Amino acid sequence: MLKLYDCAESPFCQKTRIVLAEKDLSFETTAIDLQAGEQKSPDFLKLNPFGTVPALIDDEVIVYDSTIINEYLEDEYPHPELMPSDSAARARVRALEDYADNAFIRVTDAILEETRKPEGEQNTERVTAARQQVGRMLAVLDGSLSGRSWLVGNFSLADVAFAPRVVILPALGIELDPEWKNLASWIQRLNQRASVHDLAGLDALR
Ligand SMILES: N[C@@H](CCC(=O)N[C@@H](CS)C(=O)NCC(=O)O)C(=O)O
Repeated sequence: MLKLYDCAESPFCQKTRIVLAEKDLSFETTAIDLQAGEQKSPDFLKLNPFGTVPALIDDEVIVYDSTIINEYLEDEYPHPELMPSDSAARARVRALEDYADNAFIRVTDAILEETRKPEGEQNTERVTAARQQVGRMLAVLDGSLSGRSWLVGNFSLADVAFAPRVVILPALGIELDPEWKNLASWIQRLNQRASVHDLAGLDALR
């Protein structure tokens, strides 16, 4: 049985839960309380020396980092396929995942971190700058989606990587530019997938 070390609200854990749902895999969840610092406990650090969630155990195999977990799941449980078969397209998926993990999710995190603070304590300049940055990223994504339904070929790990945050743009205070028609229909398509639509941890943000 697969075991996921999870935090419901984490977009990285959500990425992995989307893949588990897409592949219809059963799994047990162990909730890690990040506020209490459980991810830095000696036991957890034995699983993931970075002390972050998600981490996955598949029998004897321990995997951490959402993107690496998702590729592991793709390798071990290949149906339905979430990676294209040709090298150029696979490289494109990986580049987009990297962009989601290290740029898009991080900037959206900054907005959530600030806007969760009491009003007088928020760094409004940081919020404004982060919203503008997300806007520029969304414009790039809209261009990438021109003439296609998904970021690379069929629905793939690239779409998975952005899904947790693009479905909560209104909660981030970000309005879609009416010109971003490709982006708007992609978000609609993402929301129509049960793996995204039913994702736990987004309830307060939808
Ligand atoms: N690159 C990692 C990032 C994971 C990550 O930053 N997880 C956050 C939760 S959203 C975490 O565990 N933070 C706790 C900490 O850094 O102490 C991945 O994709 O899994």
